[in-house]
Amino acid sequence: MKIVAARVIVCSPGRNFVTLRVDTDEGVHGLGDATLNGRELAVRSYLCDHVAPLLIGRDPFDIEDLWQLLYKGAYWRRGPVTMSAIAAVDTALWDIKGKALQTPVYNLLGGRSRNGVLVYGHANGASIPETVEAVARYRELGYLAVRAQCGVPGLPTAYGVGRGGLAYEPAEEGLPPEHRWSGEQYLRMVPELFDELRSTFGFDLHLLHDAHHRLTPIEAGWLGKRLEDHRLLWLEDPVPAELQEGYRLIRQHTTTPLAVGEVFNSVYDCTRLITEQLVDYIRATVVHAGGITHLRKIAHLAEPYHVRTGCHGATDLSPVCMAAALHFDISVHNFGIQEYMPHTPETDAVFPHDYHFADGYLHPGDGPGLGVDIDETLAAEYPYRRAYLPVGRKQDATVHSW
Ligand code: CS2
Ligand code: MG
Repeated sequence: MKIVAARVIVCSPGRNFVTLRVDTDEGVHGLGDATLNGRELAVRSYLCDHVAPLLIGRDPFDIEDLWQLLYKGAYWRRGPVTMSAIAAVDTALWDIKGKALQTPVYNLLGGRSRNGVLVYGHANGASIPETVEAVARYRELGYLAVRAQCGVPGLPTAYGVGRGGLAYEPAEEGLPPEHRWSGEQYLRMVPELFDELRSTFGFDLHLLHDAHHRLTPIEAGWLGKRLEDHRLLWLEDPVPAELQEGYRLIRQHTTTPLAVGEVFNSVYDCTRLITEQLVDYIRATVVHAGGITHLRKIAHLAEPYHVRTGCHGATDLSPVCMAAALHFDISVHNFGIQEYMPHTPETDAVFPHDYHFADGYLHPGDGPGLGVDIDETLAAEYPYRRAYLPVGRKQDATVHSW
C-alpha cells in the first residue's frame, strides 16, 4: 500500500477545525486532527507546504518510521505547530491501518483494558448558585464526574464560564479580547464554590476544577490545601508548567491531586513532572502531543510513577481527535479520565462518528479504524473565520496567563 495524496481541509462549523486526509493507492483513507486553537493556518501551512510532499509514495503501515522521519528529519524539533502536524499524520496512519486490517484501532494498541471511557463534563455558571444548578444538570445527564467553573465577583469574564447561557467557547472572531484577572477575588470564590458543591452533592460525584495556569505556586499550595477535604479528582493547571520543578512547591503544601499538560506537545515537557511524581494526571492529548504514537510513550513513561492519563477534550479538539483519544483511552493501562465537551450539532454533522455517551462513559465504537469521517461537501459550507483565544491581563493591565 502507498500514500498517494495528503490534503488539509479547514472548516468552521461553529468553530475552526483543521483536518488532514491521507489517501492510499488501495482506496483506503485516514484522517487526523491538526487543530491548534488561534493558530490554525500555521499548521495547515506546515502540513501542506512541508510535510505532504514527504508522504507521497511511502507505506502508511510504517507508522513509527514516518513519525521519526517527520520529527528528526525536520531538524527543528517540538513546539505546538510541528507536533500538531506530526500528530495529524500519525493519527491518519493509525486510521488507515485499522481500516486496512478491518479492526478498530484499539485492537492495534493492545486491545480493550476497560468496558468504557470515564468522562467528565463542563459545568459553569456566573455565580455559585448557577454553577451548583449546572452541576446538578450534568448529574441528571448521567455524568459521574463534573468540572465546575464559576464567575469571579468583580470580574466581567471568568475562564470556563459561558456568556449568556451559551456553552463555553473560548475563541472569539476578530482580534484577541482582553480578559481581566484578580487572583485575590478568585481565591476567595473557589473554596466557597466547592464548600457549596460538596454540601449539595456529597461525595458520590467526582468534582474537578481548572485554575488555567493563573496562580503562583504558593497560591496553588494554599488553594490545594484549602480544598483537600473536598477530595477533588484534580486541580488542573494551577501554575504554568514551563518550570516543571515549580510543582515541587505546590506538592509540599497539599495532597489535592494535580493535573497538567493540555498545552504539552512532547514527552520532554513532562519528564520531571512524571519522574518526580509532581502531578497525578497528565493531560497531553492526541492532536497536540504528536499523535497516538507519542501519546502512548508519554503514558508508558507515566505508568510506573503512578501518573494516570487525563486527556484534554475541549471543543477546539475535533471529533477526529476525540475518536483517536477514545481508542487510546480504552486500551492504555494507566487511564484516568477523559475530558468531554460535546461538540455542536453542526460540528457533529461535518464529522460523523461512532463514539457515543452512555451513563457517564464514552465508547469508541467497534468499526474498523477510528470510526470517524469528514463530510467535505458540508465542511465547504463553513469557511475558516479567523478567531483568537483571549489575552489575560491583571487589574493593573499587566499581561497574565489567560
Ligand atoms: C481548557 C480548554 O478544557 C480545558 O481544560 O483548558 O478549554 C482550553 O482553554 C482550550 O482548549 C484552549 O483552546
Ligand atoms: Mg484546562
